[in-house]
Amino acid sequence: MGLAMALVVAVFTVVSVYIFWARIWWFPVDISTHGAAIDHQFHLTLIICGIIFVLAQLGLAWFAWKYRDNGDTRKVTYSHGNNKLEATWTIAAAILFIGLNLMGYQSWADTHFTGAAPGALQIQVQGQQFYWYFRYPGPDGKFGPTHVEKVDDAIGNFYGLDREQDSASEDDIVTATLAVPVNRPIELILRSKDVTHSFFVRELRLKQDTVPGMEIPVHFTATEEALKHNGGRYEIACTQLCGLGHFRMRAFLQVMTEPDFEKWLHDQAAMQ
Ligand SMILES: [Cu+2]
Repeated sequence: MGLAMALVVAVFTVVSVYIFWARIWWFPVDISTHGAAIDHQFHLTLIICGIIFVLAQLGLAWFAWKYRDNGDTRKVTYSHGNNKLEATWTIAAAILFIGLNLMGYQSWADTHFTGAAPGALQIQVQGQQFYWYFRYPGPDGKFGPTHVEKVDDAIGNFYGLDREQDSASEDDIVTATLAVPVNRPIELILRSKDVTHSFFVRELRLKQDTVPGMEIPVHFTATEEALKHNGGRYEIACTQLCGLGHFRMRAFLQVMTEPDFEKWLHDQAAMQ
């Protein structure tokens, strides 16, 4: 039985390592300028945790085999633990986790805490049950104010704009697709109309909750790589369970060349 247990643990370990090593179910392509740093951090964490995992599993297999039932009739003795050992591995684990956090902090802060580059294209992203809507400021570069009482999905006023009274709202462009030009810094301002949602584009390596009552900025720049796959089209998923229709809350990011983007924006403006 001890041998069988040891074998099961060993096989389990080898198969698990193989799945990661052979990159079965691996990351999708990275289309952002900050993605490489995030992937690097992930690899580092994976390698360190992988080594610990293999050592721990092989240790477990070895003990299962070494202390198997071999007919020894001696009475068992019980250990009450070893404080020194416990303190050692607790401190080691703490150093490891805090260290990895400090190392990863910069790549996370780059998109969340440091402001977007000057001249970044600002786009508002609104999560609502169960859609995403995007707002571009139009030629004046200003988002018009929103009015809660004006919000009316039936007439397509998802943001509650008053285009007649507010001059800054007149040229605002609201769309159901998030189109962005390649190689240009983009600042997203995330907001929610109702509950907490989460904006996630795997290929951008970007994920951020949208929280009612808050405007949360994140920024990224899509690289040329984005145009080489899927026609530049990538899924935006909501990753917070936000209600019964959560599963269908998706939209698409469309990365375009600058001229294509200008044309697209112009067409969208004509449809407002
Ligand atoms: Cu949602």
